[in-house]
Amino acid sequence: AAPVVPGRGNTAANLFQWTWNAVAAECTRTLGPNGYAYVQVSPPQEHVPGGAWWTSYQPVSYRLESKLGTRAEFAAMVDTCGDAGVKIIADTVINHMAGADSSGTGSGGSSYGVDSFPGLYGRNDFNDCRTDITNYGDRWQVQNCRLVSLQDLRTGSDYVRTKIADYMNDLIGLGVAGFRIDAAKHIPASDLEAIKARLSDPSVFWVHEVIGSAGEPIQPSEYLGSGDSHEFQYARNLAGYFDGNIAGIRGISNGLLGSDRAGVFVDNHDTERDTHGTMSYKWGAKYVLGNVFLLGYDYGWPTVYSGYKFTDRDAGAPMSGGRVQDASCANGAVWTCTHDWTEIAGMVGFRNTVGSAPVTRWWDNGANAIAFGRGDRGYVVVNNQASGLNQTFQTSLPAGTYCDVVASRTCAETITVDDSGRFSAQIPQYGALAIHVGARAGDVPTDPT
Ligand code: LM2
Ligand code: CA
Repeated sequence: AAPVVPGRGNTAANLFQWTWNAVAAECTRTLGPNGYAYVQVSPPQEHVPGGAWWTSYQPVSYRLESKLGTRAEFAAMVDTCGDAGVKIIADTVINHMAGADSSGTGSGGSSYGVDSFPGLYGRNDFNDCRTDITNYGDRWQVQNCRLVSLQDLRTGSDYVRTKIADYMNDLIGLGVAGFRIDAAKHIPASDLEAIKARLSDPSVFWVHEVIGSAGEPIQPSEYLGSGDSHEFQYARNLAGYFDGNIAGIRGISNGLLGSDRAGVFVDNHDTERDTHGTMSYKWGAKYVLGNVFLLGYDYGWPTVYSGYKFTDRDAGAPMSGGRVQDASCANGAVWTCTHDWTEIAGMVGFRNTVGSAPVTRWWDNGANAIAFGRGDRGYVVVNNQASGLNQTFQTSLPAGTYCDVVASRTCAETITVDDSGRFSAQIPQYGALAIHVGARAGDVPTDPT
């Protein structure tokens, strides 16, 4: 897991395709105040031109000049977020460069083409296989051939390793605290270990994007020598439970990576648009419940995904003059702003308060409603039913009047826990409730009006 920041935990938000200026503003406005410890940003390197979101995943050079902002803006974002208590995780694309199907001028003015990244890489820096990956059952092919025509870097070579390490060291120098390693499955684990050893801080946090799939030779567990791995199966399982019934959701991590090594999410930028079997914002109320569970339960290191609305799979965020327009939660027609939804913000605070307290006092109705405590620190109820839930719950909480942090930010709804640790509540259909010792009536300002 990403290192815990004292008093703040380690929850991350992934602000997909947000510009550096917009991320900076959001750190101050919501991410810091909501209690996030990290924000994952889209790839910052120079990339191919065009209006699709995925130009971010076709590097042209490691200059920090992109549709999301300039080097100076990136540096300013790191500082502003740092002042708000939020550290940066950069998405780094190091398996490949631009596709072999295009050439031209990148977002920072560098020219590029097949075998041609002047001053950086030439023909000898790419693997000899020059065809596309077709068989995911073939380890060699997956790691040495081209992923959707993307020119595959010779990560076994000293020179390429040095260039990648230089890029990551540049980001570390600007204050970046961690990295998502894009397409890690397509890079031999030993190459990644060798690259990491060259960093100015070889213990910097890494999370590998390894899309684990049953029956494939390359699995997420193979990458734990250089960091954590994302556990895509968790996201698929989560969707399966919420689509059906959640009574058995305690088994969600059976057979998966150990909790301390698993990066987890409800969805990410790939799974929300392709056929990965996860939820997305399009699931509505169940998506909120999935996020409540992600943050309330004690498995894995969670990232809350926040992107933009789309119908066309390839469509990028609105651009003007080669730049993505600054995201804003005021523009709800475009940006989902998941990271600032009341329920999710409340659960980030919940997670920060319960810390490592174990799951206790499990309750379920054998169907589609569950509840559990986090020791004597907090208690959550998730109702995935099309009808309201009227129930008395046994907690390990001290008696008192608590704020339902899912219902509001202002303690508009309170829950009274009696001397024996019990409370009764009515939870709406597809609704949730969460209380914790960090938010009791009187602690939280009520509506200022
Ligand atoms: C990833 N992880 O392993 C990213 O999370 C994922 O979003 C990336 O794919 C992929 N790996 C490469 O970094 C995306 C997108 C693809 C897109 C690529 C490259 O999902 O559709 O491919 O980025 O931009 C596009 C075209 C594809 C074309 C390719 C090269 O869709 O048809 O291949 O560009 O021009 C001929
Ligand atoms: Ca490769």
